[in-house]
Amino acid sequence: MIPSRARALSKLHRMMLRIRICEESFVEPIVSGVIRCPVHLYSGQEAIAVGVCAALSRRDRVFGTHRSHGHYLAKGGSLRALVAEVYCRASGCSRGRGGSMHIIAPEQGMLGAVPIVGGTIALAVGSALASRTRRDRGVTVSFFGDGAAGEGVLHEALNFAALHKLPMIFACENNLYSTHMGLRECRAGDAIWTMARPFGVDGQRVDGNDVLAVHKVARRAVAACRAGRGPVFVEFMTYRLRGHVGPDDAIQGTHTDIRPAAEVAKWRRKDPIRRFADYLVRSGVATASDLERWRLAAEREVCAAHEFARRSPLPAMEELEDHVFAP
Ligand SMILES: Cc1ncc(C[n+]2csc(CCOP(=O)(O)OP(=O)(O)O)c2C)c(N)n1
Ligand SMILES: [Mg+2]
Repeated sequence: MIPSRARALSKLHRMMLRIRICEESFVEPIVSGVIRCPVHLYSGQEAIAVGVCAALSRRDRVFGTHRSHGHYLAKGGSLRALVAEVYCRASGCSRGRGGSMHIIAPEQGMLGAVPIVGGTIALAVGSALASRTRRDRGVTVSFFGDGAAGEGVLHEALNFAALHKLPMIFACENNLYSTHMGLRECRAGDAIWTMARPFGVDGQRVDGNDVLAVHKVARRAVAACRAGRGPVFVEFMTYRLRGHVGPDDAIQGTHTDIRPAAEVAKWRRKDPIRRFADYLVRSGVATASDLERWRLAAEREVCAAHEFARRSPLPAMEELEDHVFAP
């Protein structure tokens, strides 16, 4: 294998691993009550953020959801600033005022995540319109869940983006559940990607747990957008390995995890990181000791970020009203 391809593949793996290790590191402080904001873990869905963002350049923009640590990290956001934000510390990427669901790294093109389901889809349309108007060749990705596909704003956004041929990728992460409701209980028809059809938008469904398949479709979508053939709609099939919010649904006290054990077990076998690690070893890109070295490096980085966050102060009360309005 040519060295540059091997490097690119190992980079995909290391970023997925970094996200997983970061996500899993939140479990203990959530359970012990040290982290107090609601945290929606991205474990299991890493291949989507990583495969898509690896097809983007820094000037391209992404918008996320309530479950966006992975989008933020894959787009180049600082891991230290993310962890500090989840601890609601002044050193966090939103100065400790937002917590896990309000993360942003504008310098890297991660323009924000918000808890309102479907709330960033229209913002992404605006960003894509700005790129068109400025002719900056930028592409905007809107990440949203299967639940968000039930919000009316998606239809409006598709219409506007299609009408103006905006350089935008609608990236739907279908993890089969919207909180504790299975997709089939709340949707007539489960092929979300077909929503693009009536608007004449190119749409397709892809295995979201296969980082190479994700990356391939994302590269094609980005090229189409840059060539003025946008927008593009992709439905990525995936599954979360943790609860809707927090480590597992039962711990929240108000819900039990209604996902069938056999379904969870089936998707555990499709873990995107394990799958890709096996592929890397099989194809001679990495050895078992490389994988171990990368894991230890990510663990060290995450550990240091928690220490940094715990040492950082909470936002000062006197600054409560700062940053509410633009100066
Ligand atoms: C407009 C709105 N409606 C309802 C909620 C409550 N809520 C929070 S997350 C969520 C589920 C979203 O499901 P999906 O879009 O599939 O994302 P996932 O949690 O599966 O990643 C809901 C209904 C909300 N935050 N905003
Ligand atoms: Mg969902």
